[in-house]
Amino acid sequence: MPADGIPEGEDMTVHPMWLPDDLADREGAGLRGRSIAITGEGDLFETVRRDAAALGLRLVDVAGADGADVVVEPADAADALGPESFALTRGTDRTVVRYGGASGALYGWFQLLREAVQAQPHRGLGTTRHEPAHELRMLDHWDNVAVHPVMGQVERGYAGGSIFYDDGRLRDDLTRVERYARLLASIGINRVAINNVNVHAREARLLTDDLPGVARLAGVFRGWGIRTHLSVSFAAPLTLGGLGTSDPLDEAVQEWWAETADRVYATIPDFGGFVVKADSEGQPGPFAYGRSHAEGANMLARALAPRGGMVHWRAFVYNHRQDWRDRSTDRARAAYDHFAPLDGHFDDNVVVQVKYGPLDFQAREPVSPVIPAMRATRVALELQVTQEYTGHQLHAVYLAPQWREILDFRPFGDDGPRLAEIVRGGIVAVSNVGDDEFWTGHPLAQANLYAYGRLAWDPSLDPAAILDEWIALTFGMDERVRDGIHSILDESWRTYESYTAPLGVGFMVSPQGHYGPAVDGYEYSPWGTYHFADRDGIGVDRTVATGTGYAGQYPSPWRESYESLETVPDELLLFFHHVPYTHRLHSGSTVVQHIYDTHFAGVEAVEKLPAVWAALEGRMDAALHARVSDRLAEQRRSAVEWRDQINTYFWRKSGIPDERGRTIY
Ligand code: GCW
Repeated sequence: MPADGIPEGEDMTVHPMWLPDDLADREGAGLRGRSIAITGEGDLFETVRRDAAALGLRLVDVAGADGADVVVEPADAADALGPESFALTRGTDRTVVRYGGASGALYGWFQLLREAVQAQPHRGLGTTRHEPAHELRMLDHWDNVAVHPVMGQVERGYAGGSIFYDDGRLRDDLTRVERYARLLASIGINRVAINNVNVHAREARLLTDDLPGVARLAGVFRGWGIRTHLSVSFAAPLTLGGLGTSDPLDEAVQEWWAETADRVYATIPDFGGFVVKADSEGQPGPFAYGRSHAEGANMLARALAPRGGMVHWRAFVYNHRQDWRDRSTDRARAAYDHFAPLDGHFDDNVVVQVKYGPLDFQAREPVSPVIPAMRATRVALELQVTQEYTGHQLHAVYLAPQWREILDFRPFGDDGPRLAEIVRGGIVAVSNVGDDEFWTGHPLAQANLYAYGRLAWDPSLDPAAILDEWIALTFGMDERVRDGIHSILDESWRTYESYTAPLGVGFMVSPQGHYGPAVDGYEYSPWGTYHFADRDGIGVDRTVATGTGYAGQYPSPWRESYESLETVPDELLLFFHHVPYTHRLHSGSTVVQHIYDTHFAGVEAVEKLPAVWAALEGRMDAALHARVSDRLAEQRRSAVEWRDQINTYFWRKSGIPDERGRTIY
């Protein structure tokens, strides 16, 4: 076996992401050859020992711990550290990780690596305590076993096929999954769902016929402290069980789920649970039987409860057969209308999983009002690492600043808690990896996966500091590389927002694929994502006074803030109000002039990126450098296309020219 511990035979061209083999050798890290003493018995401790040895540290006996350079040992009861927590003490000649439980030892090991690699002057002496803010830190994979005729193998995947499945079945060689599990563990992820929430016929059988394969995957993840979950179809008793119904109140249905859960647990003793997309975009659910979503979720939860499993029940429920002429139906209202009345009715092992915004992972949306409305329910925040609406991993868009804004949102105003403090069901995100050589298509999109894990662990981390960590681990301490990547990524989310849909209106993307502009692409479709632009104005009136009433779903002070043109934040103006093109923003600009200005500025910002990147050639892996160069060229092309389509559209609609006289194509 080669030094990195990866069995021979694997395609070694796979990029190591943020855990390259030479980490311990980095200048300043000084870990190779150092002795490490690890106290603890069990699989996760073996994992840490193997990992340390593979990176070139010298395992020494616990008995000789006094002399070890690195000591990993249990904390005292007085330290009151939870099972995943640890304290890291850095002395002049010794580093000590004191853990609350085995996972704490694992996470402590990776924190040690992170700090070592960032080297001086970032590193200080002393003790830091590390405890996850959320117990559930999950990644959902929208992977299909079989290639879906429309959605491909990974739904909304922009990095090739699935790393789990190939050729209609689970892969035989799970070496890459093992690498992935290690990467996820290093950022604190402890749960994965391994199949698409749209559960097609082939994938439904993961729950039954394919259990041995699922158990193999679960075994790989278990070695890194990660529990495996399955997305299941609510109709499974009908489609797989041969019953005449999947009514949650039917006893035979309940028994079928209980027996199915027992079979799963007999194969996978630490199985995490079910993820369910019900009554949503064509997926089956309890509505067919006149039952509520609490009845549906609780029925599944009771099948899993005896073995410690849980149900992640998605709140993404809305009518996708709307008519744009009907101004009273509002997709943004739907999740709250369905779920808020059920607050307090869900069993303890149900997590209601809510997308961060009321629509669908747009570059800009208000934070979903469902989360503050359901304080008696374990609610999870759902983010999207895969860049469905943020440039398909062809555009460089660092999402951590957006996530930080969401996590920092105070739904009850300045004196109330931040969103991060009220999501008792943890954080979930849709993964962005595939079997691409760089895992994420755009190599810089690796930073999003990294940042997601770090923010799920500690939502108070600074996006720029997270990026520093990621850069140091991935590329080393070359300052030019660090500065170059910062100048490409730091403002990238706002830049993307500036050349795409304006002022929070969302959904000007091409239908189905969701890449590139189509201003009216969804305007007359049944999906309920309208902007209502006409010759006089644009935006959706979601006020209580004259619109759909959506603004009233927020607690004070936001309901008042969003309701009024005086106080609504500029960036969300068109999400809440229909206004004339001449409406003046708080910024002083008119709506139409803002559209022109931001679209010109967005392209100007993107045009600077290729030169920044070109200057880094020779300072990193050549293939990675070339891949990013190609994507920056595409981003530039696409940003110009966005600018021109949006600007032309609004010029034609409004008849108002750009006050600076620039060419509108
Ligand atoms: O917006 C939609 C995506 C679908 C996805 C769905 C969901 C998995 O376009 O591809 O389906 O969200 O979140 O369920």
